[in-house]
Amino acid sequence: MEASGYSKWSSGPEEVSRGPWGLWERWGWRPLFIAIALVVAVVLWALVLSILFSKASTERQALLGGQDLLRTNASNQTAMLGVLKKEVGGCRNCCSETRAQLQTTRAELAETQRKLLQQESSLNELRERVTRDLAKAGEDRENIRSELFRALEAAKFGNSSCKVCPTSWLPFQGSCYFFSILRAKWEEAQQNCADAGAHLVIVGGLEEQGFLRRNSRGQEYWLGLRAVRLVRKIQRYQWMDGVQLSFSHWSQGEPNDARGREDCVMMLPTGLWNDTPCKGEKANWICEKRHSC
Ligand code: MMA
Ligand code: CA
Repeated sequence: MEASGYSKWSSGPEEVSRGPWGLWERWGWRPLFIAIALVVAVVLWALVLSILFSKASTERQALLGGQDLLRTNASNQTAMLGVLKKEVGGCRNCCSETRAQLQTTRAELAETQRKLLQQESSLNELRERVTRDLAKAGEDRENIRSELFRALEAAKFGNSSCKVCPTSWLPFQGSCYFFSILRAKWEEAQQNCADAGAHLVIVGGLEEQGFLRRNSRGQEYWLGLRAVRLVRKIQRYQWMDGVQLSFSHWSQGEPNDARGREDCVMMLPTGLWNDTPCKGEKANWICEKRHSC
């Protein structure tokens, strides 16, 4: 038989040469193309891989940088935390010092308050005692005056017979009062009272003041009250018996010592008091004396 073969792609039988050139002739350029394609593919893969690799290494570098930054930040923050802790510790110390100081101050204040309360209570006691003593002294004074007038009356009339108040004198709380019809200057009024064994009225309080006002019949009356003046300046006001003023019933704006010469005091028709010149105008007057029994 003749050497003959059939090509896979050929439709009919084809003659194939023998030897090395025969294979070449059979396959043609196909293996070369395949090799070249392989080489190109490998080169492309290498290229892609190198690009990917370089990208990955860049990212790794960036990550490493970020890690470094984080580490630095973390160490900075740790340092700051340390400083803060120290500060908080210091603050705690200073707070406890301040608290201790505050406690000391509070204790001192409590002590001072206790002492003040003690002093206040002793002062209150003292005030009460003084008030009691003053009231007692006032009572004694009234009794002495009453005794004095009784002795005077008894000496005058040569006996100790007892009349409550003379005719046209009004009794009130242990005293007799005379409301004058006439008018006179202060000195003259006082002399009139003295002539009757009395003195210009001494107003001891609001009740007596009310009694006087109720009987004043719209007139102005001299009271037994005068200014005590030292080198033109009024020092105080003093009743006929030498006692200083405690109760007063001044009119609005009084005593004003108008023109620097108002040494005597009168009760106005309103019942309120005004200082006025002793030798200026004339006024009615009220005498007072204690009951003679
Ligand atoms: C005014 C007033 C009184 C003063 C009298 C003197 C009328 O009242 O100034 O304070 O005592 O004048 O007349
Ligand atoms: Ca006056």
